[in-house]
Amino acid sequence: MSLVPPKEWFTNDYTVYVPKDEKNNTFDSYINIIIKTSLRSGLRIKGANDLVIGWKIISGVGFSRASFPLASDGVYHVYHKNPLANFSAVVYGMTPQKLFAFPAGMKWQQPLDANCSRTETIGGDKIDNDCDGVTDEELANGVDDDGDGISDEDLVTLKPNFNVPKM
Ligand SMILES: [Ca+2]
Ligand SMILES: [Ca+2]
Ligand SMILES: [Ca+2]
Repeated sequence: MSLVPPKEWFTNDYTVYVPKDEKNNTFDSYINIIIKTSLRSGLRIKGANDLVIGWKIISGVGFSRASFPLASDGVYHVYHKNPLANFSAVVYGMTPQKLFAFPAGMKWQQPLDANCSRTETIGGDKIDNDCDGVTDEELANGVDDDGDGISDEDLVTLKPNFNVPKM
């Protein structure tokens, strides 16, 4: 059994540690991903090579599911190249005697605060700057990513600070 976080707590970036058991046996480990079918191609798993991509469509909901083998113990970085493309990731593993399963991580969302007041956004500040109940939901791209009519109002990452040399 494993808890599965609600989709509001999905994130686009998980760091996964695959353990050995106390007798130094490697678990036969996998990460189970559920992601919008349209976002599948942007998924990346650092630390795992030659992955068999066997996506299965979850019918009627626009999502796909796949289990990726994590071949040995160690650290894997599972992320989407679009910082707004959140997905579910659950790790599970087994030896002949043992089984484990746990969420690879989650992004905590503060409950919608009736007393919220708008604040200046600083990328990735984990504050709901525009009081819409979602935290850090915009890319610094001049585009209204969440479709609320305002651009760059609650940024997921810092605005780049470039010094362009004068020609
Ligand atoms: Ca914010
Ligand atoms: Ca917000
Ligand atoms: Ca917006």
